[in-house]
Amino acid sequence: MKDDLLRAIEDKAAKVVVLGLGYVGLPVACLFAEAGFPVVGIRRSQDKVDMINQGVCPIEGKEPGLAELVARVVSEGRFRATIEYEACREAHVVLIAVETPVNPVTKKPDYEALRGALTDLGRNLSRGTMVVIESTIAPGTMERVVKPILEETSGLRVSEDFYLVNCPERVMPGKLLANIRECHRVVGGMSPEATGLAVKLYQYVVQADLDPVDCLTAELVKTMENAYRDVQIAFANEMALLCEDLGADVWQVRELVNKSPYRNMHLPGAGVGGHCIPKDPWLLIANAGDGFEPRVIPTARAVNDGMPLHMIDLTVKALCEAGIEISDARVAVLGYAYLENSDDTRNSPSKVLVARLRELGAEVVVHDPYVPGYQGDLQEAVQGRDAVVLMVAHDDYRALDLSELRAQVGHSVLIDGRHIFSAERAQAAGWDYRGVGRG
Ligand code: SAJ
Repeated sequence: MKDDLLRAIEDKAAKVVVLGLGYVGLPVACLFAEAGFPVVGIRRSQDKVDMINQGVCPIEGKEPGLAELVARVVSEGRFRATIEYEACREAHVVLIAVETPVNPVTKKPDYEALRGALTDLGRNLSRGTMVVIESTIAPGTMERVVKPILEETSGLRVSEDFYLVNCPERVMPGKLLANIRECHRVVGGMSPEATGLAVKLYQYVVQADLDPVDCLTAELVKTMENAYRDVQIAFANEMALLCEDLGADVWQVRELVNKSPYRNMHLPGAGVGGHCIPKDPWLLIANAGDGFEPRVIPTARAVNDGMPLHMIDLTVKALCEAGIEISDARVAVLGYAYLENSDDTRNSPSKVLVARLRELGAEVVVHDPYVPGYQGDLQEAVQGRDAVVLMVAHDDYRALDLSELRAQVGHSVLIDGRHIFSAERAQAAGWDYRGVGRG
Protein backbone atom coordinates (compact mmCIF):
# COMPACT_ATOMS: atom_id res chain seq x y z
CA MET A 1 0.00 0.00 0.00
CA LYS A 2 2.73 2.41 1.04
CA ASP A 3 4.88 1.73 -2.04
CA ASP A 4 1.96 2.36 -4.40
CA LEU A 5 1.19 5.70 -2.78
CA LEU A 6 4.84 6.70 -2.57
CA ARG A 7 5.33 5.96 -6.26
CA ALA A 8 2.18 7.89 -7.19
CA ILE A 9 3.46 10.88 -5.23
CA GLU A 10 6.95 10.72 -6.70
CA ASP A 11 5.52 10.38 -10.22
CA LYS A 12 3.12 13.27 -9.45
CA ALA A 13 0.42 10.93 -10.62
CA ALA A 14 -1.25 10.92 -7.20
CA LYS A 15 -4.83 12.14 -7.52
CA VAL A 16 -5.31 14.89 -4.94
CA VAL A 17 -8.76 15.85 -3.65
CA VAL A 18 -9.22 18.98 -1.50
CA LEU A 19 -12.35 19.22 0.67
CA GLY A 20 -13.22 22.88 1.29
CA LEU A 21 -12.18 25.51 -1.26
CA GLY A 22 -12.00 28.57 1.00
CA TYR A 23 -8.95 30.74 1.80
CA VAL A 24 -7.02 27.60 2.85
CA GLY A 25 -8.25 24.91 0.44
CA LEU A 26 -8.32 26.84 -2.80
CA PRO A 27 -4.69 28.07 -2.73
CA VAL A 28 -3.29 24.70 -1.66
CA ALA A 29 -5.34 22.90 -4.35
CA CYS A 30 -3.97 25.26 -6.99
CA LEU A 31 -0.39 24.88 -5.76
CA PHE A 32 -0.57 21.08 -5.98
CA ALA A 33 -2.08 21.42 -9.45
CA GLU A 34 0.70 23.84 -10.44
CA ALA A 35 3.24 21.30 -9.12
CA GLY A 36 1.83 18.80 -11.63
CA PHE A 37 -0.69 16.74 -9.63
CA PRO A 38 -4.22 16.13 -10.94
CA VAL A 39 -6.41 17.96 -8.40
CA VAL A 40 -10.14 17.97 -7.73
CA GLY A 41 -11.65 20.42 -5.26
CA ILE A 42 -14.94 19.75 -3.50
CA ARG A 43 -17.10 22.58 -2.21
CA ARG A 44 -20.73 22.51 -1.14
CA SER A 45 -21.96 25.58 -3.07
CA GLN A 46 -22.60 24.93 -6.76
CA ASP A 47 -22.28 28.60 -7.71
CA LYS A 48 -18.77 28.83 -6.26
CA VAL A 49 -17.89 25.53 -7.99
CA ASP A 50 -19.12 26.98 -11.29
CA MET A 51 -17.08 30.16 -10.75
CA ILE A 52 -13.91 28.15 -10.14
CA ASN A 53 -14.51 25.90 -13.17
CA GLN A 54 -14.71 29.07 -15.25
CA GLY A 55 -11.26 29.93 -13.91
CA VAL A 56 -12.57 32.67 -11.61
CA CYS A 57 -11.23 33.01 -8.06
CA PRO A 58 -14.12 33.44 -5.55
CA ILE A 59 -11.88 34.83 -2.80
CA GLU A 60 -12.20 38.58 -2.20
CA GLY A 61 -9.39 40.92 -1.21
CA LYS A 62 -5.85 41.34 -2.48
CA GLU A 63 -4.27 37.90 -2.84
CA PRO A 64 -1.13 38.32 -5.00
CA GLY A 65 -1.01 35.68 -7.75
CA LEU A 66 -4.05 33.68 -6.68
CA ALA A 67 -6.57 34.75 -9.35
CA GLU A 68 -3.99 34.16 -12.09
CA LEU A 69 -3.07 30.76 -10.66
CA VAL A 70 -6.70 29.63 -10.48
CA ALA A 71 -7.25 30.66 -14.10
CA ARG A 72 -4.09 28.92 -15.25
CA VAL A 73 -4.51 25.53 -13.56
CA VAL A 74 -8.17 25.36 -14.53
CA SER A 75 -7.45 26.24 -18.16
CA GLU A 76 -4.63 23.67 -18.24
CA GLY A 77 -7.09 21.04 -17.02
CA ARG A 78 -5.03 20.32 -13.91
CA PHE A 79 -7.70 21.46 -11.45
CA ARG A 80 -11.47 21.26 -11.40
CA ALA A 81 -14.11 21.76 -8.73
CA THR A 82 -17.24 19.75 -7.96
CA ILE A 83 -19.86 19.28 -5.27
CA GLU A 84 -19.69 15.47 -5.63
CA TYR A 85 -17.80 13.49 -2.96
CA GLU A 86 -17.52 10.51 -5.33
CA ALA A 87 -14.27 12.09 -6.57
CA CYS A 88 -12.71 10.84 -3.30
CA ARG A 89 -13.07 7.21 -4.39
CA GLU A 90 -10.18 7.46 -6.88
CA ALA A 91 -8.11 9.82 -4.69
CA HIS A 92 -4.62 8.90 -3.51
CA VAL A 93 -4.65 11.94 -1.18
CA VAL A 94 -7.51 13.88 0.41
CA LEU A 95 -6.79 17.22 2.10
CA ILE A 96 -9.46 18.60 4.43
CA ALA A 97 -9.52 22.39 4.84
CA VAL A 98 -12.94 23.22 6.26
CA GLU A 99 -13.73 25.85 8.88
CA THR A 100 -13.41 24.98 12.58
CA PRO A 101 -14.96 27.91 14.49
CA VAL A 102 -15.63 28.02 18.23
CA ASN A 103 -19.11 28.50 19.68
CA PRO A 104 -19.29 32.20 20.66
CA VAL A 105 -21.03 31.34 23.96
CA THR A 106 -19.50 28.05 25.12
CA LYS A 107 -16.09 28.71 23.47
CA LYS A 108 -16.09 25.01 22.57
CA PRO A 109 -15.14 23.83 19.04
CA ASP A 110 -17.94 23.79 16.48
CA TYR A 111 -16.98 20.81 14.32
CA GLU A 112 -20.15 20.67 12.26
CA ALA A 113 -18.34 21.32 8.98
CA LEU A 114 -15.48 18.98 9.90
CA ARG A 115 -17.80 16.14 10.92
CA GLY A 116 -19.79 16.59 7.71
CA ALA A 117 -16.69 16.46 5.55
CA LEU A 118 -15.32 13.43 7.41
CA THR A 119 -18.61 11.55 7.15
CA ASP A 120 -19.01 12.20 3.42
CA LEU A 121 -15.36 11.33 2.86
CA GLY A 122 -15.62 8.14 4.94
CA ARG A 123 -18.43 6.89 2.71
CA ASN A 124 -16.13 7.36 -0.29
CA LEU A 125 -12.78 6.43 1.23
CA SER A 126 -10.74 3.82 -0.61
CA ARG A 127 -8.01 1.60 0.82
CA GLY A 128 -4.53 3.10 0.53
CA THR A 129 -5.65 6.74 0.60
CA MET A 130 -3.85 9.35 2.70
CA VAL A 131 -6.14 11.80 4.53
CA VAL A 132 -4.58 15.10 5.69
CA ILE A 133 -6.39 17.50 8.03
CA GLU A 134 -5.19 21.07 7.32
CA SER A 135 -7.88 22.73 9.42
CA THR A 136 -6.91 24.08 12.85
CA ILE A 137 -8.25 21.66 15.48
CA ALA A 138 -8.12 21.30 19.25
CA PRO A 139 -5.33 19.04 20.51
CA GLY A 140 -6.79 15.53 20.79
CA THR A 141 -9.27 15.98 17.92
CA MET A 142 -7.44 13.63 15.52
CA GLU A 143 -7.71 10.80 18.06
CA ARG A 144 -11.15 11.58 19.46
CA VAL A 145 -13.08 12.86 16.42
CA VAL A 146 -11.29 12.42 13.08
CA LYS A 147 -10.10 8.82 13.45
CA PRO A 148 -13.39 7.39 14.83
CA ILE A 149 -15.58 9.05 12.18
CA LEU A 150 -13.39 7.92 9.29
CA GLU A 151 -13.08 4.34 10.61
CA GLU A 152 -16.79 4.03 11.38
CA THR A 153 -18.04 5.45 8.09
CA SER A 154 -15.49 3.67 5.89
CA GLY A 155 -15.10 0.35 7.71
CA LEU A 156 -11.35 0.79 7.20
CA ARG A 157 -8.66 0.87 9.91
CA VAL A 158 -6.33 3.83 10.28
CA SER A 159 -2.62 3.10 9.61
CA GLU A 160 -3.56 -0.36 8.26
CA ASP A 161 -5.98 0.52 5.46
CA PHE A 162 -5.48 4.28 5.12
CA TYR A 163 -3.06 6.96 6.30
CA LEU A 164 -4.11 9.84 8.56
CA VAL A 165 -2.13 13.07 9.11
CA ASN A 166 -2.57 16.51 10.69
CA CYS A 167 -0.67 19.21 8.77
CA PRO A 168 -2.06 22.55 10.06
CA GLU A 169 -2.11 25.49 7.66
CA ARG A 170 -0.39 28.80 8.42
CA VAL A 171 -2.13 31.01 5.88
CA MET A 172 -2.75 34.72 6.33
CA PRO A 173 -5.19 36.86 4.39
CA GLY A 174 -3.21 38.85 1.86
CA LYS A 175 -0.40 36.29 1.72
CA LEU A 176 -2.26 33.03 1.08
CA LEU A 177 0.07 31.65 -1.62
CA ALA A 178 3.26 33.06 -0.09
CA ASN A 179 2.55 31.59 3.33
CA ILE A 180 1.87 28.10 1.94
CA ARG A 181 5.12 28.19 0.00
CA GLU A 182 7.28 29.89 2.65
CA CYS A 183 6.00 29.03 6.14
CA HIS A 184 7.50 26.10 8.06
CA ARG A 185 4.94 23.44 8.85
CA VAL A 186 4.57 20.55 11.26
CA VAL A 187 3.49 17.23 9.77
CA GLY A 188 1.81 15.01 12.37
CA GLY A 189 0.97 11.48 11.18
CA MET A 190 -0.98 8.82 13.07
CA SER A 191 1.97 6.60 12.16
CA PRO A 192 5.57 7.34 11.16
CA GLU A 193 4.77 5.91 7.71
CA ALA A 194 1.95 8.43 7.29
CA THR A 195 4.19 11.27 8.42
CA GLY A 196 6.86 10.28 5.90
CA LEU A 197 4.39 10.08 3.04
CA ALA A 198 2.93 13.49 3.90
CA VAL A 199 6.40 15.08 4.08
CA LYS A 200 7.13 13.61 0.65
CA LEU A 201 3.89 15.09 -0.72
CA TYR A 202 4.21 18.58 0.78
CA GLN A 203 7.78 18.95 -0.46
CA TYR A 204 6.25 19.70 -3.85
CA VAL A 205 4.58 22.91 -2.62
CA VAL A 206 6.34 23.92 0.63
CA GLN A 207 9.83 25.43 0.30
CA ALA A 208 10.32 25.71 4.09
CA ASP A 209 10.81 23.15 6.87
CA LEU A 210 8.43 20.21 7.11
CA ASP A 211 8.89 19.05 10.69
CA PRO A 212 7.80 15.43 11.28
CA VAL A 213 5.94 15.01 14.60
CA ASP A 214 3.01 13.03 15.99
CA CYS A 215 -0.62 14.19 15.68
CA LEU A 216 -0.96 15.66 19.15
CA THR A 217 2.20 17.71 18.76
CA ALA A 218 0.98 19.08 15.42
CA GLU A 219 -2.39 20.05 16.93
CA LEU A 220 -0.62 21.73 19.87
CA VAL A 221 1.87 23.69 17.74
CA LYS A 222 -0.76 25.38 15.61
CA THR A 223 -3.16 26.36 18.40
CA MET A 224 -0.36 27.28 20.81
CA GLU A 225 1.44 29.61 18.39
CA ASN A 226 -1.72 31.71 18.07
CA ALA A 227 -2.53 31.53 21.79
CA TYR A 228 1.01 32.78 22.41
CA ARG A 229 0.32 35.81 20.23
CA ASP A 230 -3.03 36.45 21.93
CA VAL A 231 -1.41 36.43 25.38
CA GLN A 232 1.37 38.75 24.21
CA ILE A 233 -1.18 41.21 22.87
CA ALA A 234 -3.22 40.95 26.09
CA PHE A 235 -0.14 41.84 28.12
CA ALA A 236 0.38 44.95 25.97
CA ASN A 237 -3.28 45.88 26.37
CA GLU A 238 -3.16 45.47 30.15
CA MET A 239 -0.05 47.66 30.27
CA ALA A 240 -1.94 50.28 28.25
CA LEU A 241 -4.75 50.27 30.81
CA LEU A 242 -2.20 50.50 33.65
CA CYS A 243 -0.43 53.47 32.03
CA GLU A 244 -3.73 55.25 31.50
CA ASP A 245 -4.53 54.74 35.17
CA LEU A 246 -1.13 55.98 36.29
CA GLY A 247 -1.00 58.88 33.84
CA ALA A 248 1.84 57.54 31.70
CA ASP A 249 2.38 56.95 27.97
CA VAL A 250 2.46 53.20 27.26
CA TRP A 251 3.92 53.83 23.79
CA GLN A 252 6.98 55.51 25.19
CA VAL A 253 7.27 52.86 27.92
CA ARG A 254 6.88 50.03 25.36
CA GLU A 255 9.59 51.48 23.12
CA LEU A 256 12.02 51.60 26.01
CA VAL A 257 11.04 48.17 27.35
CA ASN A 258 11.76 46.72 23.91
CA LYS A 259 15.28 48.16 24.03
CA SER A 260 15.95 45.60 26.71
CA PRO A 261 17.32 42.36 25.20
CA TYR A 262 14.83 39.61 24.37
CA ARG A 263 11.83 41.84 24.96
CA ASN A 264 9.16 42.19 22.31
CA MET A 265 6.17 43.87 23.92
CA HIS A 266 3.38 43.80 21.35
CA LEU A 267 1.11 46.66 20.31
CA PRO A 268 -1.77 47.70 22.57
CA GLY A 269 -4.88 48.58 20.62
CA ALA A 270 -8.62 48.75 20.10
CA GLY A 271 -9.02 44.97 20.11
CA VAL A 272 -8.06 41.62 18.56
CA GLY A 273 -9.96 40.30 15.56
CA GLY A 274 -9.44 37.91 12.68
CA HIS A 275 -10.08 34.30 11.83
CA CYS A 276 -7.53 32.67 14.10
CA ILE A 277 -6.16 34.66 17.05
CA PRO A 278 -9.52 35.03 18.86
CA LYS A 279 -10.41 31.36 18.17
CA ASP A 280 -7.27 29.25 18.51
CA PRO A 281 -6.64 29.89 22.24
CA TRP A 282 -10.05 28.32 22.95
CA LEU A 283 -9.22 25.36 20.70
CA LEU A 284 -5.90 24.94 22.51
CA ILE A 285 -7.56 24.33 25.89
CA ALA A 286 -10.80 22.75 24.65
CA ASN A 287 -9.88 19.13 25.45
CA ALA A 288 -7.88 19.72 28.62
CA GLY A 289 -9.10 17.51 31.45
CA ASP A 290 -10.09 18.29 35.02
CA GLY A 291 -6.46 18.12 36.07
CA PHE A 292 -5.70 21.28 34.14
CA GLU A 293 -7.13 24.68 35.10
CA PRO A 294 -6.72 27.26 32.29
CA ARG A 295 -6.12 30.73 33.73
CA VAL A 296 -3.79 32.71 31.44
CA ILE A 297 -5.63 31.85 28.19
CA PRO A 298 -9.18 32.86 29.32
CA THR A 299 -7.85 35.96 31.07
CA ALA A 300 -5.93 37.07 27.98
CA ARG A 301 -9.04 36.55 25.86
CA ALA A 302 -11.09 38.62 28.33
CA VAL A 303 -8.53 41.45 28.29
CA ASN A 304 -8.45 41.55 24.49
CA ASP A 305 -12.23 41.23 24.13
CA GLY A 306 -12.51 44.14 26.56
CA MET A 307 -10.57 46.59 24.43
CA PRO A 308 -13.41 47.69 22.12
CA LEU A 309 -15.44 48.35 25.28
CA HIS A 310 -12.54 50.36 26.66
CA MET A 311 -12.70 52.44 23.49
CA ILE A 312 -16.35 53.08 24.37
CA ASP A 313 -15.34 54.20 27.87
CA LEU A 314 -12.76 56.63 26.46
CA THR A 315 -15.35 58.03 24.03
CA VAL A 316 -18.13 58.39 26.61
CA LYS A 317 -15.78 60.09 29.08
CA ALA A 318 -14.46 62.58 26.53
CA LEU A 319 -17.95 63.44 25.27
CA CYS A 320 -19.22 63.81 28.82
CA GLU A 321 -16.41 66.27 29.58
CA ALA A 322 -17.52 68.18 26.48
CA GLY A 323 -21.06 68.24 27.88
CA ILE A 324 -22.44 65.71 25.41
CA GLU A 325 -24.40 62.62 26.47
CA ILE A 326 -23.52 59.50 24.48
CA SER A 327 -27.23 59.04 23.78
CA ASP A 328 -27.22 62.38 21.93
CA ALA A 329 -23.83 61.97 20.30
CA ARG A 330 -23.01 61.69 16.60
CA VAL A 331 -19.96 59.45 16.20
CA ALA A 332 -17.78 58.56 13.20
CA VAL A 333 -15.95 55.21 13.44
CA LEU A 334 -12.87 54.95 11.22
CA GLY A 335 -12.05 51.34 10.32
CA TYR A 336 -14.31 48.27 10.17
CA ALA A 337 -11.81 45.59 9.06
CA TYR A 338 -10.00 43.59 11.76
CA LEU A 339 -6.55 44.42 10.37
CA GLU A 340 -4.84 47.40 8.75
CA ASN A 341 -5.00 47.62 4.95
CA SER A 342 -7.33 44.61 4.76
CA ASP A 343 -11.00 44.19 3.80
CA ASP A 344 -11.44 41.22 6.17
CA THR A 345 -14.00 41.95 8.88
CA ARG A 346 -14.06 38.55 10.61
CA ASN A 347 -14.37 39.03 14.38
CA SER A 348 -13.59 42.71 13.90
CA PRO A 349 -13.42 44.72 17.18
CA SER A 350 -15.25 47.50 15.31
CA LYS A 351 -18.36 45.32 15.14
CA VAL A 352 -18.49 45.19 18.95
CA LEU A 353 -17.82 48.92 19.24
CA VAL A 354 -20.45 50.02 16.70
CA ALA A 355 -23.13 47.74 18.17
CA ARG A 356 -22.45 49.02 21.69
CA LEU A 357 -22.41 52.69 20.65
CA ARG A 358 -25.80 52.20 19.02
CA GLU A 359 -27.13 50.42 22.10
CA LEU A 360 -26.13 53.53 24.06
CA GLY A 361 -28.14 55.66 21.67
CA ALA A 362 -25.33 57.23 19.66
CA GLU A 363 -25.87 57.94 15.98
CA VAL A 364 -22.95 56.14 14.32
CA VAL A 365 -21.41 56.42 10.85
CA VAL A 366 -18.78 53.84 9.85
CA HIS A 367 -16.01 54.45 7.30
CA ASP A 368 -13.48 51.98 5.92
CA PRO A 369 -11.58 52.43 2.64
CA TYR A 370 -11.26 48.66 2.17
CA VAL A 371 -14.63 47.27 3.25
CA PRO A 372 -17.48 47.34 0.71
CA GLY A 373 -20.40 49.40 2.01
CA TYR A 374 -18.19 51.66 4.12
CA GLN A 375 -15.98 53.21 1.45
CA GLY A 376 -17.71 56.60 1.10
CA ASP A 377 -16.06 59.99 1.34
CA LEU A 378 -14.23 60.35 4.65
CA GLN A 379 -14.81 64.10 4.94
CA GLU A 380 -18.54 63.49 4.56
CA ALA A 381 -18.44 60.68 7.11
CA VAL A 382 -17.02 62.96 9.81
CA GLN A 383 -19.12 65.99 8.82
CA GLY A 384 -20.67 67.52 11.94
CA ARG A 385 -19.65 64.61 14.17
CA ASP A 386 -19.10 65.05 17.90
CA ALA A 387 -16.47 62.32 18.12
CA VAL A 388 -14.18 60.43 15.73
CA VAL A 389 -13.06 56.94 16.87
CA LEU A 390 -10.04 55.43 15.06
CA MET A 391 -10.21 51.61 15.22
CA VAL A 392 -7.95 50.38 12.38
CA ALA A 393 -4.48 51.61 11.36
CA HIS A 394 -5.20 51.76 7.62
CA ASP A 395 -2.48 53.69 5.78
CA ASP A 396 -5.21 56.00 4.45
CA TYR A 397 -5.88 57.20 8.01
CA ARG A 398 -2.20 57.64 8.88
CA ALA A 399 -1.99 60.16 6.03
CA LEU A 400 -4.94 62.28 7.26
CA ASP A 401 -4.56 66.07 7.61
CA LEU A 402 -5.86 66.52 11.15
CA SER A 403 -6.42 70.25 10.69
CA GLU A 404 -8.54 69.65 7.59
CA LEU A 405 -10.45 66.92 9.40
CA ARG A 406 -11.00 69.14 12.44
CA ALA A 407 -12.66 71.73 10.25
CA GLN A 408 -15.31 69.17 9.26
CA VAL A 409 -16.44 68.00 12.65
CA GLY A 410 -18.75 69.58 15.22
CA HIS A 411 -17.05 68.78 18.51
CA SER A 412 -13.42 67.82 18.61
CA VAL A 413 -13.22 64.46 20.37
CA LEU A 414 -10.66 62.14 18.70
CA ILE A 415 -10.15 58.65 20.17
CA ASP A 416 -7.05 56.94 18.74
CA GLY A 417 -7.30 53.16 19.17
CA ARG A 418 -4.11 52.32 17.26
CA HIS A 419 -1.68 55.11 18.16
CA ILE A 420 -1.44 56.36 14.61
CA PHE A 421 -1.75 60.06 15.44
CA SER A 422 0.64 62.22 17.42
CA ALA A 423 -1.18 63.62 20.46
CA GLU A 424 0.78 66.85 20.15
CA ARG A 425 -0.13 67.31 16.49
CA ALA A 426 -3.76 66.45 17.15
CA GLN A 427 -3.99 68.91 20.02
CA ALA A 428 -2.26 71.59 17.94
CA ALA A 429 -4.92 71.00 15.28
CA GLY A 430 -7.60 71.66 17.89
CA TRP A 431 -8.59 68.09 18.75
CA ASP A 432 -9.51 66.85 22.22
CA TYR A 433 -7.23 63.83 21.68
CA ARG A 434 -7.45 60.63 23.78
CA GLY A 435 -5.49 57.51 22.93
CA VAL A 436 -5.35 53.91 24.18
CA GLY A 437 -2.52 53.72 26.68
CA ARG A 438 -2.09 57.46 27.12
CA GLY A 439 -2.99 58.63 30.60
N1 SAJ B 1 -3.06 42.97 17.05
C1 SAJ B 1 -2.86 43.82 18.14
N2 SAJ B 1 -1.58 44.00 18.60
C2 SAJ B 1 -0.51 43.36 18.02
C3 SAJ B 1 -0.75 42.51 16.91
C4 SAJ B 1 -2.03 42.33 16.44
O1 SAJ B 1 -3.80 44.40 18.69
O2 SAJ B 1 0.62 43.58 18.46
C5 SAJ B 1 -4.44 42.76 16.58
C6 SAJ B 1 -4.67 43.17 15.14
O3 SAJ B 1 -5.09 44.50 15.05
C7 SAJ B 1 -5.77 42.19 14.71
C8 SAJ B 1 -5.50 40.94 15.52
O4 SAJ B 1 -4.68 41.36 16.62
O5 SAJ B 1 -7.04 42.70 15.05
C9 SAJ B 1 -4.79 39.84 14.76
O6 SAJ B 1 -3.70 40.42 14.13
P1 SAJ B 1 -2.50 39.48 13.51
O7 SAJ B 1 -1.40 40.40 13.12
O8 SAJ B 1 -2.22 38.38 14.43
O9 SAJ B 1 -3.11 38.96 12.13
P2 SAJ B 1 -3.86 37.60 11.81
O10 SAJ B 1 -5.08 37.44 12.62
O11 SAJ B 1 -4.00 37.54 10.34
O12 SAJ B 1 -2.84 36.49 12.32
C10 SAJ B 1 -2.09 35.74 11.41
C11 SAJ B 1 -1.75 34.45 12.12
N3 SAJ B 1 -1.17 33.55 11.17
C12 SAJ B 1 -1.68 32.31 11.07
O13 SAJ B 1 -2.59 31.90 11.76
C13 SAJ B 1 -1.02 31.45 10.05
C14 SAJ B 1 -0.77 34.70 13.24
O14 SAJ B 1 -0.34 33.43 13.74
C15 SAJ B 1 0.42 35.46 12.75
O15 SAJ B 1 1.29 35.70 13.85
C16 SAJ B 1 -0.06 36.77 12.19
O16 SAJ B 1 -0.91 36.48 11.07
C17 SAJ B 1 1.13 37.60 11.72
O17 SAJ B 1 2.23 37.39 12.27
O18 SAJ B 1 0.93 38.48 10.89
